Amino acid sequence: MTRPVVLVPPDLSTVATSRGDVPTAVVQRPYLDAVVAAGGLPLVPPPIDEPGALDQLIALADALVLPGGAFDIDPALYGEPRHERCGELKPERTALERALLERALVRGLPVLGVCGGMQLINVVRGGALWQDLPSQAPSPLAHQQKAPKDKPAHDVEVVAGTLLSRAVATARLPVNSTHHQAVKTLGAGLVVSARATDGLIEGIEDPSRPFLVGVQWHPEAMREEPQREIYRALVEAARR
Ligand SMILES: [Mn+2]
Repeated sequence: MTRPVVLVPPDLSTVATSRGDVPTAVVQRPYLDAVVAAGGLPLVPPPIDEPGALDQLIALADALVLPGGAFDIDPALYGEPRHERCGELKPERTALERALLERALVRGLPVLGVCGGMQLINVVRGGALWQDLPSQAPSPLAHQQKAPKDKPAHDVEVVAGTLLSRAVATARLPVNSTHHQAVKTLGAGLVVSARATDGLIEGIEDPSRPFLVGVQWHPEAMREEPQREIYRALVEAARR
């Protein structure tokens, strides 16, 4: 069976070498492995801002994954001044991800946003983020776990009737947690599909679309089922 092509845009950073800093475009391998295991064919697009080339990339794709990373979305994109504990911004990466997301939405491609990728879906729809949970929305839950990412840090309650609920087929799911930001106000057309036990929004989706799903945790980093069902659901949607 032909594998649906799933775009996974890279992190843009630099790596220090003995001959100085070298710019890199790198995807953490668990995203690629999760797409492969789910039956998809991951394709890592280059950093490029030419509209025609971005159209070409989207035309090659059957789905889009927006990975997270150790950076924050510019609060100006949701109309807020920058909080002192807002982290590093990566304007070029955010611009690439926005450009791909907007085109994927126009073409009706399935989209899975993970962690910062879920936050970007919310922002593109006009929602806002908590810029720093520990200072703005303190909780007894560990949203920035110290344990490795394959270990759960807290549970989420999955909202019945959502696409996420159909994918994972459970009402309560242990998840990892490595975020200091989160959805504060929901973007237009989005519903909550999962909440942490402290009430924090951990899953969003657009019920009017075949597959526009965001999760605040990293399912690709966890070994336990039903986490892999989330990537399988994306690839299945990409086949239709
Ligand atoms: Mn969390």
